[in-house]
Formats: sequence, C-alpha cells, structure tokens
Amino acid sequence: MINLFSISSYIALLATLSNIFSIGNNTYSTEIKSKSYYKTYTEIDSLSNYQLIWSDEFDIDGAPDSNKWIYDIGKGENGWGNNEAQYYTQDKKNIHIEDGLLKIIAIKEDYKGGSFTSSRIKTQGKFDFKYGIIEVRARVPEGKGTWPAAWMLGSNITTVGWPQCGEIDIVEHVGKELNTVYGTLHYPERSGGNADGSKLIIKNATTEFHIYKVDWSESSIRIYVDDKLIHEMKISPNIPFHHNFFIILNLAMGGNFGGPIDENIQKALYEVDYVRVYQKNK
Ligand SMILES: [Ca+2]
Repeated sequence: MINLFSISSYIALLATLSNIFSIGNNTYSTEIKSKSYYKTYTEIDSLSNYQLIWSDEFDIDGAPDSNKWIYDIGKGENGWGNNEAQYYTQDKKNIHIEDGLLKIIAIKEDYKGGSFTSSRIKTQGKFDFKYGIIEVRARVPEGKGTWPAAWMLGSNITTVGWPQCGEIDIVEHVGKELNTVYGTLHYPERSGGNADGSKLIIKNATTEFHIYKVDWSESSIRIYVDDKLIHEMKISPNIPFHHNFFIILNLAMGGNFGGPIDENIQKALYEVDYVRVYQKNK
C-alpha cells in the first residue's frame, strides 16, 4: 500500500537535495547551475491539437520572401542599444537563401561605422500573433563575439516602447560560451541583467541543427531546446505577453552580451532551416 506521508517526505527530501519543485500538476527537477527542467514537450501537448498558421521553410533560393520579412538596416542607435559592432545590410553577401536554408553571414569589413556587416530580418508589419507554438530550426555560428538570435518583440513597441512591449528570446547563443543556448523573457523590471530566463549547455549547437521552441499560452511561456523544457514562466495579466508579437532573426557581433570579438574571425554563418508558427485548433 502506498504511504502518502512517506512519498511526500521523500519528495521533500529530494527537493532539498536536487531542487525538485512543482508548478501546478507538473513536477520539475532542476540542476541548479543549468536550471534544466527534465520534462519533455510530448508530455505537455501534442501538435495534433495545433494547426500551422505561418511558416517560412526558406526553400526558394535568393533573397528572403518580401511578403514575410522586412530588413532592419544600419548600425542602430548605439549599436541597437547594445554597443554592437555590425552594420546590417540587405546585401546578398550578408543574407540569402540557399540549399533550403536562410544564411545570415557576418563579414569583417569596415562599413558606415561598423566593423562587420551582417543582417537582421523581421516580420513586423507583415505577420504577428498572440499565443501558440513557434519553432525555429537553426545552427548557430562559432567564434567569440558572434551573437545570433531568433526572438520576438511585442508589436506595440512602436507605441509603448521597450521593455513595456515584452521580448521573447527563443534562442540566443554567444560565441564566448560555446554551445550554451539561452531562452529569455524581458519585460519591465526584468529587462537587463536580471532578465527572466535560463540557459542550457548542449553538445553541438554550432555544428548541428537544433529545434528551439516557445510554447506560449494565456497562462505561461515555456522555452524548449529539442523538446527539453529549459524555462517556464507563468504570465499573469499584468505581464506584457498578452498581445501580438512579431519575429526577428539576426546575427549580431560583439556588444554588451556578445562580448569582445576574436580578431581572427573574418566570417560567421548563422543558418536557419525553418520558422513555423502553430496555434491551437479552435
Ligand atoms: Ca528549410
């Protein structure tokens, strides 16, 4: 016969030892340094309950689809606010689709105040959504100073500004921490060094493709790497994740997070296989 008292005592003991805790009906076990949550995507929801509402498979060679993406061009005020080193262009040498992949290429060259050129595209004004699952299959570049990302901003950034609009970082990788991938949420009071997120060390972020995923509902945001949950946040009504967000893909160099750039880097290649957005069947 199961002794409930013993089980709860055992769980309390385990919680002390390995930081197991519960959110709702789900029990999470975290390794304190990496904050990895050992819970798989399949335990939560099946994609069979969802339908694909938007995607880019990057399967037509050439420039990104202008029906889906626009460019951020330039150096950005103060390097997009992060002291970044690159100047973003829409040149083919910095961004194009080839072999079914979006390729964003940072190139070391002095150009209009930048010490690299690179590229940044976004769906702002073309596509945004509220709640759903977004998957990005990508391979990040290696090299100290590289800072690729797949992320989202609240479409109301044009009226309320940042961080009031909210920011969901699906994946970020900085070359100075090889194979450490970050999933992060930014919002008022959690916008800078105290952002709300987790990181996971994986074996081969720079040599293999991985699926970086966010499962965003009216009650929570969960960030996954290859179906492993790495971060979860309950989103109360007063946290700004209850409006439409648009998608951004970019490769930055240096900056506050990217750090010093290895002077031997001449080029860095960030590849994205697809971006897919699903919403629950109504
Ligand atoms: Ca593809």
